[in-house]
Amino acid sequence: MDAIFYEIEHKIRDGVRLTRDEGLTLFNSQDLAWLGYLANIARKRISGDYVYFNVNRHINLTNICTARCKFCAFGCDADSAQAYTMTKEKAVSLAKQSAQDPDLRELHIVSGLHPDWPFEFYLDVLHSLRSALPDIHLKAFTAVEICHFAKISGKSIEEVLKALIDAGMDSMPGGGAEILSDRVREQLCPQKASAGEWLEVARTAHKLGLRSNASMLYGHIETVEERIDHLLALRELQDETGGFQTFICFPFHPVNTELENQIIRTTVWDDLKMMAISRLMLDNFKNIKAYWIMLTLPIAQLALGFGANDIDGTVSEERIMQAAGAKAGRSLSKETLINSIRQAGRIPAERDSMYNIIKIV
Ligand code: V47
Repeated sequence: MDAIFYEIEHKIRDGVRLTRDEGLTLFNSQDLAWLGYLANIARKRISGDYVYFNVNRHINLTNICTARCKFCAFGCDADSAQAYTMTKEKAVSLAKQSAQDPDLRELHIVSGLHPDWPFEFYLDVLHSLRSALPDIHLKAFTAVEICHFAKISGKSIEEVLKALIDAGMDSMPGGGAEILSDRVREQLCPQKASAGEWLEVARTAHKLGLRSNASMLYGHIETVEERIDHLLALRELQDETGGFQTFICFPFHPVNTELENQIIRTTVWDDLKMMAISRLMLDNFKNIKAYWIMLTLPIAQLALGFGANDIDGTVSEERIMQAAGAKAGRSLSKETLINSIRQAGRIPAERDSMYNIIKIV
């Protein structure tokens, strides 16, 4: 083994932070088992042997979107045959239907950037959900949506966030980060929040006491340097605020996107390597999520051996990845998640949205 790999291994064993160059060096290793071994050391030290899951439901209010990112198969124009919108009554009725399951704890609400809906509509939806289901955690709106709300309402990011908190928002999901590089965003998603804006929304949210998640979309036009710089930007902000709850890496699914004919889906090898490197670089993130919808359940289970300690939730009715040809399905039972975690030799821990353990199974 090269001396540099030995050095990295020693640093991980001693809990010493890796540098940018060391992060890049990890990408040069094709010793996947070794990367998994290191990620396991870091994971065990940082988050122990529990694997977290929750019982949640996704609600996507509309797929009509002005951003039209090249990597997205979900967003569409208002006159598209696939376009749909949901009234607040419909959102409440879906949520109530899911809440018939007494274990439901969280609604995950993200949508396209609708050209005509005013900010008040979103506040109204949150208010209605909050009054209908006072005990359910509302994890709502990505940093990209928050920037959109600021633009359409003329309010500052802070004012938008405060209004959403007043309306019932409890935390924010991690989407929209993609790759935090203006070069990449200029090419893939020039119509939405810049890298700096995404980070600024997260910073402001954390300052207001909101927790949020962080994500990365990889396997398209980004370089490995851009992947590492993305992780470093998140690590730096986490040092500053401590407000991120979990990190999720999304492998790009090209089906039905503008990039379909240019880019092929990452391999399982890439996905496990990315999972391990994320765990190793993000030494101040307690949780690294293997999102089974994107990875499929067998790969998400495997990812538990490559640094992940969080497998998301039952989800129910996922639409964004279905549009991009994801094969994992839309929903899983709690029992299936529990069995997958147990088969990997880890301890299933049902959590609430703030990562408090409800029950160790
Ligand atoms: O921001 C969109 C990604 C994200 C594609 O915070 C794609 O707990 C791959 O944010 N191929 C939305 N990825 C999903 C999201 C999320 C999901 C689950 C949990 C959490 C959380 C957040 O999906 C987008 C984008 O990065 N995405 N299209 C695609 N074709």
